[in-house]
Amino acid sequence: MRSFKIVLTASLLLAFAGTAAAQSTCLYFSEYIEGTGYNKALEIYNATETDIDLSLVSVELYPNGASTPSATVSFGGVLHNGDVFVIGHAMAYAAITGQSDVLYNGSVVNFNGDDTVVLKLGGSIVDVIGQVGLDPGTAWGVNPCTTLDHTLVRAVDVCCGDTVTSDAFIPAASWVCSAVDTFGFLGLHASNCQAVANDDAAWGAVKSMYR
Ligand SMILES: [Ca+2]
Ligand SMILES: [Ca+2]
Ligand SMILES: [Ca+2]
Repeated sequence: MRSFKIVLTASLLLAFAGTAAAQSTCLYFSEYIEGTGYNKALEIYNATETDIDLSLVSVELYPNGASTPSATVSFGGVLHNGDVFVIGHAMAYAAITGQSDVLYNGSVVNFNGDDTVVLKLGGSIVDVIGQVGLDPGTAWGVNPCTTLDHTLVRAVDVCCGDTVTSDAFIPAASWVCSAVDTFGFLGLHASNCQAVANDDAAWGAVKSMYR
């Protein structure tokens, strides 16, 4: 979320809105890293087309089939439209900690494959990784796309999260899995969902005009 603030003219905004693909008004998890050691992270993507007060956002961890969370966190500041907010483990590699907006030594990033993470906005569930109340054994999914020893990036055509916490979770259905300790996708997200393009990626050229 460490973004460079710019002011766009109305005509420029309209030009970009005109290139819109699908449209989204959602906040959802865009990345999940469960790597070696403490290499764990969550990335939240703001595709709501408006800036979000992070005090309205919370994340909960439901470990090992639990029906109640073992940890709940909320945040401060503003997450701009198209930007991501990264929650990293404090003992992770620098590739994670350097991209993180907040670090925890455990808490909601204390998952190891068989746990469930829930994202809420204004107290309402807007996304879930896993299934609340069920222990999958070692991980959700089947190799090569599971929540253990993989990096999961939300598919570009996913425009909203999974708001049903009680049904089966199949990572390959809406995530793209990469090998253990893949860190290169952390800190930005590309999607086809926003009328306004991704703040960090697609807007790079526009930003450069103002530098
Ligand atoms: Ca666990
Ligand atoms: Ca679900
Ligand atoms: Ca990402």
